[in-house]
Amino acid sequence: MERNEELPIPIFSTLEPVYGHGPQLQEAQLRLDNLKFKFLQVFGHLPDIYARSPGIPVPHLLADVIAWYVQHVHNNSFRSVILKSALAATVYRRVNLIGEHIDYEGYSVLPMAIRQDTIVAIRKRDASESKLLLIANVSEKYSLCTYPADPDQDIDLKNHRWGHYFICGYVVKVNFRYVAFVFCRYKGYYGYAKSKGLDVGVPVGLDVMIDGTVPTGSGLSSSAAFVCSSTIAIMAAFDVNFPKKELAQLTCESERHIGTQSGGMDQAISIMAKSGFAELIDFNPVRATDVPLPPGGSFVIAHSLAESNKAVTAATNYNNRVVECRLAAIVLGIKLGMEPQEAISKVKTLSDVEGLCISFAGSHGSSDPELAVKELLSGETYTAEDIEKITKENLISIFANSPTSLDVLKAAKCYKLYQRASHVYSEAKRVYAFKGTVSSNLSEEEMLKKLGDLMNESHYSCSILYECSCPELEELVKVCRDNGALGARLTGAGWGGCAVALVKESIVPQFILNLKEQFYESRLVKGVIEKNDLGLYVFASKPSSGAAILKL
Ligand code: NG1
Ligand code: MG
Repeated sequence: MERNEELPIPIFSTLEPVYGHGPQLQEAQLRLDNLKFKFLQVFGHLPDIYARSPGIPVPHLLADVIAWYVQHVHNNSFRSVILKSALAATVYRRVNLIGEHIDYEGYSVLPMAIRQDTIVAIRKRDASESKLLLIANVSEKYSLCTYPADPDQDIDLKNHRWGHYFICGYVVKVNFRYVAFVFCRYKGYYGYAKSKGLDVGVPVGLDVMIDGTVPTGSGLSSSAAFVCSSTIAIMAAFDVNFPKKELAQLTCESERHIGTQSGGMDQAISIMAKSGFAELIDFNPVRATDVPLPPGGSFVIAHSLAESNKAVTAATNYNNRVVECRLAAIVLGIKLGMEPQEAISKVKTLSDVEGLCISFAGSHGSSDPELAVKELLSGETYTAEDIEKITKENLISIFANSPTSLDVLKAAKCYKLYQRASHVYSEAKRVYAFKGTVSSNLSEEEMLKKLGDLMNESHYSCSILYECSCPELEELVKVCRDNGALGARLTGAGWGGCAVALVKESIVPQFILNLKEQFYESRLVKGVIEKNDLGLYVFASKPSSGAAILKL
């Protein structure tokens, strides 16, 4: 049987294969009707095709919005509007069950897609029509964006005149990112199609309309869902379809244009998810293996209400960890016998040096990189000079080709190599332990307990060794455990955002009520969120399906 990731994106002519039967189908039908109607209204034609991808958050967009807001707006009533929409927009995400901050180190992760998705409707313009990319949003809050249909042209922010009113500024930022995303994908499509020897011809214009299931008032879609569905829509409009693994790779590279040195988890799960399964995602090359979850357990996703401004803080948070891991890997490589120059040129990730750890055998006899870390790296922090003594080359020249890494070096005072590497190697093991547990013949009770323990260990490692938690996430994880969660952990990049808890199916409603009372209630009082919106911040989710093309 052909593997899921070798197949092209499925094309459906009805909604049932994606949305099943129940109320979800009706909801999807209404959304599609509305999308079609708006498309016709704005563009005067019906779309050719629709593409959808499950939803993931948009830290980049939010970070921009918030950064802009902080700089420009001091009016309190706007403040609550913006904070509310910003927070609401990150509620919907793919949820990573285990395997945090290891995708960019080449290790497998175990996420599942959730129900909320983004749909992109698209129509290729005729050659006689003007060569424009027109990008609209179902939500009237987002005005139409126009861009020349020239894949070689750079995005020029200055030529956009968007008005002066604050909300316009807000929309600009958001829509500009939308445009940038679509534009990158459009470019990506041309580059990719050319590399495949396809005749891409002269670029034509596109009419595009976006609909994301995000709370009204935010209008934001999510980054990977948006990137994936627009790439797929563009390809489908040009009547081509590539294997999922290639799309996952392409969309991951495209998203890196935005400035975080992301691994490929979000795009891979967005494209490869299968209803009813979590997926074990391997990288280089991207592969997905279905992981059935025990029916007696449910995953509850809860927002900590702390916002992580990933784009703004990349140099000290996300990209900083990517750089620390690379340095840890190079130093380990050298300590394990590589010549410094060789290590610098060949070692990109911690997984690259795992094979050198053969002399460090664990209890099962196989090589154990965690032992090598204990033995060879210092638990004290390293200064740049400490590391340069080992690498015999200065850090600036090691990272000369990566501007975002150079930003990290500028911001960093010291580096924690032992802690970061210990997290990565132990977390990579926990992913396999998790997968092994669900396919073991343990009783369901024992299985759920074991999965919960692994999630708790993962959280501890993220919090103590990787230091990507925050006080709100710590409090939320504790509230989850105090209320009967078998395990609870931060999920995604951390420094804010969501936690995921494994809860026995039978107690889910009571568990959610308790969380509302013990974590969210006091925040309602402070006016951060509103009672009616609580369901957007805390909910249970079953694994949903991945990207699809809808030719209705
Ligand atoms: P989120 O939570 O979406 O910011 C990020 C990365 C992932 C992965 C996780 C940490 C992006 C788009 N995604 O996820 O690739 O590294 O952090 O496990 O940057
Ligand atoms: Mg994301």
